[in-house]
Amino acid sequence: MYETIALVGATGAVGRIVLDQLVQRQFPYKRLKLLASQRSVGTEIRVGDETIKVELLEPSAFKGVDLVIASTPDEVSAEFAQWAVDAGAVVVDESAYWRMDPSVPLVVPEVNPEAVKHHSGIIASPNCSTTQMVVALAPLHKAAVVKRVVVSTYQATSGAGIAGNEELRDSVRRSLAGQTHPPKTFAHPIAFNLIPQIGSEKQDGYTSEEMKMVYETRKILGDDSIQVCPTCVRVPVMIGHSESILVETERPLTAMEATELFRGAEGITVVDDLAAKQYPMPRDCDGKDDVFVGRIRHDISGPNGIAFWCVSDNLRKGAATNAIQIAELLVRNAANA
Ligand code: 2RA
Repeated sequence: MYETIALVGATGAVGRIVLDQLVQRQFPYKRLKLLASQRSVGTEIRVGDETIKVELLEPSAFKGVDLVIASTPDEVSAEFAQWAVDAGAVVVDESAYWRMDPSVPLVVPEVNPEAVKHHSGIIASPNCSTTQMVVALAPLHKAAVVKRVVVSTYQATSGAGIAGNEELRDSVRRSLAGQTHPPKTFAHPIAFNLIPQIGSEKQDGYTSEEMKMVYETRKILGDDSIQVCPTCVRVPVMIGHSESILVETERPLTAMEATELFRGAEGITVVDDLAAKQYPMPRDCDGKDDVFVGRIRHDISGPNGIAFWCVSDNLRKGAATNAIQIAELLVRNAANA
């Protein structure tokens, strides 16, 4: 069993939610260690009824640790994950570093829970924009085989961490005061603006964030033939990524069939009544764990297409919740072994 667990990256935007969720979901553990870089060592963090001091992230910190949940930059994960595995721990990692490694399962528990069984010590959790999309695509794929996806994202500033939200607040204040303000976290001022670039230029005019949506979707759905054309956009919203998705399936689906498939799928809440002005919006999804789907309609431009709108809390299902669900899956599988 996983008696001693460690959280790496407890002071970040996602780490804080992981701690809340460990308590709220009554995750079974006996001891919790919080690990971080030198800068945060000694910081005291309240977790449920306990106050825990942050310890230094170093190889010896993993002695006796059974399970690690980590939300760190890629380069940190590249270094510490092997320390944890060498000490005998299983790592659930939210960084991008391990996701496309063939020996590392990339898991969304509602979509490919069986993949978690084939790990060699590290299990990756996908990028937030991919996670909510594959939760929505999975029931359509199972019923009608997804061939092609055209997706535009509207991604919240918290996707860039605590600094992203601070920059949005600052940018709004300074814009309203008529002050120029050179951006730091984003490439351009974010207030009253949209920035059609997330990540660095990667290939053929697509960004790293966009190519994550291509490759991670194929790996999670287990089908390398799925074609994905993404455009990722940063928007001045603090929490909740939104996505406009057009999906083409091998077998045609009506909008009603697609709606029923969404309704029957684990982890999806349908909010879809255009006449009553009911559809998912980031403000309503903030703090919730589900993926919300609405505006479900057939593609009026061609056959075999379904268009829909998808919103999810990027810090929860897009990050912390998915990691905790993977950990819960490990605990269930161990109990059933
Ligand atoms: C973002 N998807 O929104 C990224 C975070 N992993 O910037």
